Amino acid sequence: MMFSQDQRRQFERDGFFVVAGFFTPTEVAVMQDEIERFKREGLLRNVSTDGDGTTQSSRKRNLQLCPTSPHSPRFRALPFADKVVSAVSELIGDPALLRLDQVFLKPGGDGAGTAWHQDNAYFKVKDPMKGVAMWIAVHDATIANGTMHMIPGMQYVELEHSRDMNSDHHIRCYPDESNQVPCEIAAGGVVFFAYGTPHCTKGNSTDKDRAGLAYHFFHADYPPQGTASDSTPHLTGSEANGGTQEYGEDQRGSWNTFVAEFVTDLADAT
Ligand SMILES: O=C(O)CCC(=O)C(=O)O
Repeated sequence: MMFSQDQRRQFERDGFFVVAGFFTPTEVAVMQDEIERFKREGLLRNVSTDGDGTTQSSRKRNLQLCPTSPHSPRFRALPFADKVVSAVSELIGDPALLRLDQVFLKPGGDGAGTAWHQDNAYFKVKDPMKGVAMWIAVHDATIANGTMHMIPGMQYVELEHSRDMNSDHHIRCYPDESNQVPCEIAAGGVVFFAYGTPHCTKGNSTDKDRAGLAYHFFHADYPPQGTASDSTPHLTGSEANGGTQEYGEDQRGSWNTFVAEFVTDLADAT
């Protein structure tokens, strides 16, 4: 077992738990390097709007790339890393599939948060504990830079969602925020949370960028509504083939290779 009994109990009870240091500092460096490339190449899009749901904001930025996998061999490979596969399998059971991968970057100064929502308002799986998200803190995530906030124990409560008029495509809900929990985590830490758990991020009031890399997984018996089967690789179970069918090559082991190559390149450059 990868997680302690306490962690599994917290997941069942609260709908989320935090794992410090799930990724090593070297893995974090690879992620940060990739995000810097996204910035250089203009791959991140500002989804913040000025209150009308359509006009891109020039005052605040919530930068997103969704999905990342077509643009990033590294982020395509990451969910097939052994520890990720084991974690997901332990939380939702087998067969487990990957639904989505995306990056949210809140730039220093004008970085805007992502409003309260339950992922299941998008995915609509029959049991909100049979879908799990892994949100990776790519930079240290603090209250000041608007880290992930969660509301415990609400994962089975279906909240009403409407369009978030401060975003060009997101939806949002308005939960009772009185017992919200800010998840302050050093880079490389992860929040695992159920599709039903209400969560949000807040604005970044620091002068440094903060990014989160999010993956969404589900159990085969609980498919998200409208999911095309050719875009959801099996991570575990008899049909698991490392995303060969979806991505044209087996991703298993590739994340570790990318990390090793990064270390070698860094050593060569110094
Ligand atoms: O990082 C963020 O701003 C929000 C992430 C999120 O809401 C999610 O992964 O569902």
